[in-house]
Amino acid sequence: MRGKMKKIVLSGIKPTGIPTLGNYLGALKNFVKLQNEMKDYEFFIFIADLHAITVPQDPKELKQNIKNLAAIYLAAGLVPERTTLFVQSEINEHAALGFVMQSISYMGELERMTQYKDKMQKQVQGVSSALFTYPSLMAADILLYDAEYVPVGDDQKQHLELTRDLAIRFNNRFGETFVVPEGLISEKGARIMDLQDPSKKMDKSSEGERGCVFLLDPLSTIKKKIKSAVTDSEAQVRYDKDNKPGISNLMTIYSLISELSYEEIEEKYTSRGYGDFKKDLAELVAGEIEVVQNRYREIINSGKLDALFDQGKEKAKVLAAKKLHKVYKKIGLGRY
Ligand code: ATP
Ligand code: LTN
Repeated sequence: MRGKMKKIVLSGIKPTGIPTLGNYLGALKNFVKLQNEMKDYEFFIFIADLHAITVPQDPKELKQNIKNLAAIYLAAGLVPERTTLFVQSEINEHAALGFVMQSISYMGELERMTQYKDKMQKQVQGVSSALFTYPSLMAADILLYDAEYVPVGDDQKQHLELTRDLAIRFNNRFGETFVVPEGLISEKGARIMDLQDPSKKMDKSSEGERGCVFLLDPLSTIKKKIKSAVTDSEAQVRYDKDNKPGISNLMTIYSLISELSYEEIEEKYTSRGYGDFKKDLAELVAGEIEVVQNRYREIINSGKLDALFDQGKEKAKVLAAKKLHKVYKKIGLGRY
């Protein structure tokens, strides 16, 4: 279908702030792992700045967050030889196909989206219509590139289901056009919880700063946040997500970084309390993030980002333009 091009794995992250440990363990670390394992696939990772403006953003901060995020992606281990990195708003086809996707999305299905319902409640300055149609744009992001796999955290499952429905709906109405994508959601780490309130997801744009580890926090702050994480009164390091959500969340973080299983961690800490466990975890997390921060500093100061974005834009544009042209033609838009 696409000549000699390899099959595509694609994902995006919003530049809505400094990425968190949740983004890192649920998305970034996973992208890097997949990039290194799935040799038959080409990776497209983009910065979803259009999605970011569905809630108000400060223009200066947004611009800085786009650069920071790209540098963090690379610092986490994405390599330009394997991964095309680009900025969503630089490819106009996203917004154009997003509109087409809106035209085949139903109000009822958008109203059911839990991310919309959550974010709507947090919005004090009014809810934008773009927040509502956000999933149609996300479908466009994915379908433009015929992505086969989309690695994301657990919170994006519902959006991916909708993307699949829209692809199938379009193909049925207008003839085979889109690849129906599949989500890649890792079993462990797809939902890292807030350290102060383990009933809610660690979120970069929520106010709960103390419960959220940001990748560019000073290492001393990171350690402090981990050590003051909420646990329970049993004082036994045991994985039990329902009854011991705090310690279970910390064990997930421990397991993802150390590559030890829950059983191995339990064994290691059988006769030791939460204090010891948290101290070790604080060192583990800080050690992992320190490496990312050091590389981040090199990259952000290297002046190489612009050239990478230009390369990414050029490559993404070719595929996106071709696909949009095909879509317009099928629908009967314009004079194509
Ligand atoms: P916002 O708070 O602005 O909505 P976000 O962090 O939820 O931002 P993105 O930055 O777009 O949203 O998320 C990027 C990726 O990180 C997505 O794949 C998302 O599923 C994943 N992700 C976000 N939060 C977590 C978390 N707490 N645990 C695991 N994965 C997460
Ligand atoms: N909606 C996602 C970010 C996102 C995305 C995408 C992820 C926008 N477009 C396309 C994968 C594929 C989020 O809120 N985390």
